[in-house]
Amino acid sequence: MFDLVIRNGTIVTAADVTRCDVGIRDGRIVMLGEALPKGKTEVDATGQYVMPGGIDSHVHLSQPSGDGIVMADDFESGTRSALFGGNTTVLPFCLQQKGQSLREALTAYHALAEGRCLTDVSFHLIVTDPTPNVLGQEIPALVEDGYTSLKVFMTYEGLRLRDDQILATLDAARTSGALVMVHCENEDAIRFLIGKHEQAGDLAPKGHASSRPVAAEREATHRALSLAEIVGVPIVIVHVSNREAMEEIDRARKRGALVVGETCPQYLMLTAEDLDGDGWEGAKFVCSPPPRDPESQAACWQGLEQGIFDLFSSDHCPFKFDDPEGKLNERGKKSFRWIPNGIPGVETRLPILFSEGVIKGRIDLSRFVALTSTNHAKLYGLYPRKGTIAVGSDADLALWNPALKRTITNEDLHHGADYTPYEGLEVTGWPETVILRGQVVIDRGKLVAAPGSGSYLRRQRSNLTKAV
Ligand code: DUC
Ligand code: ZN
Ligand code: ZN
Repeated sequence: MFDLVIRNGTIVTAADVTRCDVGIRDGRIVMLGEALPKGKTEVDATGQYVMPGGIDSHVHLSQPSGDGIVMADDFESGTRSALFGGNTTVLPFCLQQKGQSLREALTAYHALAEGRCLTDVSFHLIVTDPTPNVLGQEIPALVEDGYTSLKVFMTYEGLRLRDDQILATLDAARTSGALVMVHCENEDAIRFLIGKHEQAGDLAPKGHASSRPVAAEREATHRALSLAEIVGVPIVIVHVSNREAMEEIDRARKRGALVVGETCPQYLMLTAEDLDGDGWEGAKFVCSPPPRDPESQAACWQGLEQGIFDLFSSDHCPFKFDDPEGKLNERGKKSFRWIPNGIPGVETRLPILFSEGVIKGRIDLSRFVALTSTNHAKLYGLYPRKGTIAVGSDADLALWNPALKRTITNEDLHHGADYTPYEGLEVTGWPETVILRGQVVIDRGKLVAAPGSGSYLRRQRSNLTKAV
């Protein structure tokens, strides 16, 4: 009757913590109950938490990142790393190059993913060139085809949209039911401050943090929220790093706006001081928005505990450190301005939140599952197929040993970067066995799946855009 039965585990969902067996057939959960009949294969989960596989809805893989710079992960290494960290689905970004149609961007990106993935994947679209054709024709057609989320940038010359372009993109999203994610930092303010740093010869990595202050993030967050209110559309504020941006989200919600907030491990675990390491070591921590200070870390924890944040994502955006195509490229060795922005984290996201959040008593098990899996599935149109343990859902599961102590070290990780920003961090709890659509893909720490075992997921509209 069952291809696989998982016995004796503690089942954790965003709603409940219960003891029962999980019966799986044809890749899906078909029964939850006590003393299920024998399956063709059995997994004993005594002492383990059985959780929905992690969904990381914010990762960058094989993304073009500027002249001579190469991202450290492709779809194979990035999804392998994700799997070892307890994830069964990741949502990377497909970047539209200026002059390119969204369809062309997707064709190229699908070709990079085809046959290489070890988790299931689905793409968000980054809109950099919102032409009338993109807005009027492509976005509506692509939403129908299951590409139901877009990201826009307010920073980076070459990527940023002007306010009129953001308004037009939000409006296209409103009429088609796409969900828009926004990177909120004020580009003009940042360029002004970079200029000041350059005049002063202040070019070391720590200048990255001081040229992207909280006020630049707060202002852009306020503006993005206002533009969304004007159009009358929900939005996602991604990678929020500090209290002031959180307060903007809170205020917008109190005015009745539909807003989702996301934060990431770097805003809990790192500070701007990390960018001020010996020599150019600080380049390892250059990401945007930059890590802030201990007060901001505490604020982000509060946001996870109290609900300003519904999403905890990695923003995995890996570059090698000691490499001419990475952080220490020819120009990056001389000025923070040319250090590629982003840090690896897809494999450590879940263990860090479990250890620092659940084990230390800041959040409970169900909140952990909501923040790392269920909310991502609901928001990005994958629920209830993904993100929960229920009859009819895909059998995407992570079996956690909550007592396993590990010290995070790059040697043990599977990403393509040559460092982890969390080197030496001690964590308690790790997902030892991972199951993707009913197949054991990590068996007690050993990879037993091949590239290509992950599938591309066409998505429904978000629960949020359906609500308006
Ligand atoms: N924004 C991201 O979302 N990821 C990495 C770099 C950036 O600016
Ligand atoms: Zn961003
Ligand atoms: Zn990102």
